[in-house]
Amino acid sequence: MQPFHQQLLQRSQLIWDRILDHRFLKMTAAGSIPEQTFKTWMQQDYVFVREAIPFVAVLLAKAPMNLRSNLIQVLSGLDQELGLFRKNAERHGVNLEGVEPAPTCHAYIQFLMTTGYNNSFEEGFAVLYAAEKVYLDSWMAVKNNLKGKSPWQEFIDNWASEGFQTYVDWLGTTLDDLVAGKPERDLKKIENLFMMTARYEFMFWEMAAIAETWRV
Ligand code: MP5
Repeated sequence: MQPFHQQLLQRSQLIWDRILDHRFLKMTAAGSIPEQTFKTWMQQDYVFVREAIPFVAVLLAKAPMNLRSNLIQVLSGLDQELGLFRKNAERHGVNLEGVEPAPTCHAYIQFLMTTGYNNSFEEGFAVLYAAEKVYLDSWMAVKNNLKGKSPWQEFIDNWASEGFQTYVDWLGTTLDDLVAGKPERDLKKIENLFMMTARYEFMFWEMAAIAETWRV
């Protein structure tokens, strides 16, 4: 039988296709993305990564002992990633302090925290896997279609790297281990959360592309 993480990817194929087809990624690859659009993403993703730290910390608190070291490494990676954002923000004149999360970013962060606190470890872990897998595939798509060197190269290289690929593969196979022997009802819940995460990921590119605001 197909591993569970493969089943999830297969069932979410339509959402995935829409994500990888998103104009934010296509324009980034083509070098035609308006500077302000990319900067909007940078500001919002800085907030997202910053708030992903407490989410992963909650997962760590619920994690089986054998996964603690791995999750500590994830936390450390997130912390380092904030440095990548700060460095590039300075280089490109982007303000990262006091950024208000746009509606989609806000909702996505709330979703992470709610899932972390209120759902099982496996369910939270599946959300982490979905979010990371989308970033791997998205930035790989940018890298593979890149025309020349990008002003945003460091972001592309960050997520379209071998190291990140290895990490995401590990998340997938670890999820398979975690769900082994679980009843169908539990698997369905995990699948729903995985799908929801993929939808938020689509919305996140959209949020940046339209410079989404609260409107009131
Ligand atoms: C990630 C991210 C990847 N930075 N932003 C969104 C909206 N989704 C996923 O997470 P990480 O922790 O930066 O690898």
